Amino acid sequence: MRRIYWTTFFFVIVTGLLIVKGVSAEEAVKPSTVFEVHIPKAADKFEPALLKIKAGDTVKWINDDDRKHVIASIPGKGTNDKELFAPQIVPGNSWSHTFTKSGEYPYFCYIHYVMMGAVVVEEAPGQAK
Ligand SMILES: [Cu+2]
Repeated sequence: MRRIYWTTFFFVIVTGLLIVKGVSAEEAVKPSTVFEVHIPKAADKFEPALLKIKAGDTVKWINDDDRKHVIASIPGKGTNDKELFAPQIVPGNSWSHTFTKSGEYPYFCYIHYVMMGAVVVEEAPGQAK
């Protein structure tokens, strides 16, 4: 009876360790960081307006204002002017985008076009050119 108990206990511990190891190995292959850009209340700006990230990272725009805002690439500017096009972000909501290619991505809010920002995406370490 005692022997079965210990065998089961040992099996559970080993299985648990393997699961934990598997999860961390997966994270090491795909490192992705989420960066937040806030839209402060009645300020007509993005914070930070200029953000530097690595390819594979995600930017999350958070609307702290009480008006709707839209994130869109500036036509004719940057690496890809079709990269960003968010639906209207209502107050309290957010919108996220993952950048897979290095480059410069200027954007604006096309409802309040004085609001401008840019994301500079650098190549991730070990990424093929
Ligand atoms: Cu706006």
